Amino acid sequence: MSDDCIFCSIVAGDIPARTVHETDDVLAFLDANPLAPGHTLVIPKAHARHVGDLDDDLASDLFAAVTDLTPRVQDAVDADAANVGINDGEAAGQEVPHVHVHVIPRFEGDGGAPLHAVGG
Ligand code: D5M
Repeated sequence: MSDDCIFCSIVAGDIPARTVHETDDVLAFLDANPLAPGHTLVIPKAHARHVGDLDDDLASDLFAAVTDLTPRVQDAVDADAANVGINDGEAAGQEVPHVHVHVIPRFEGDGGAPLHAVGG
C-alpha cells in the first residue's frame, strides 16, 4: 500500500469504484474516464509502479484475471474486439503509478486508434 496512490485507496475501500472482479490479489473495476463502454482496469492489489516490479506469481495472477475478464467484458457490452494494454512509465502515458491493465472494448468502425499507432 502506498499512501498517495489512488488505486491503493480503491483497494483499501477509501475511494469508491465500480468493481467487476475481485480475488485475494487482483481487483478489476470500471475506468472513471472510459475510452469505450465497459473500459475496465485490472490491477494487482499490492502496490507496484511498473510491470517489472511484479513478482512472477502476481504477474501470473494478474494475467489470468485479464484473460478471464477480457471476453466477459466484451460480451457485457456486445463488443467486437478489445485493446488490452499497459502504459508502463510516464513517457508511455502512465498517469496512475500503480500497474493497471486496460481492457478497452472495441466496436467495428468505432474510429479509435490501435495500440500500434504510437508515433503514427
Ligand atoms: O490510465 C489511468 C486510468 O485510470 C485512466 O484511464 C483514468 C483511470 N482512473 C483514474 N482515477 C480513477 C478512479 N478513481 N477510478 C477509476 N478509474 C480511474 P493510465 O494508463 O495511467 O494513463
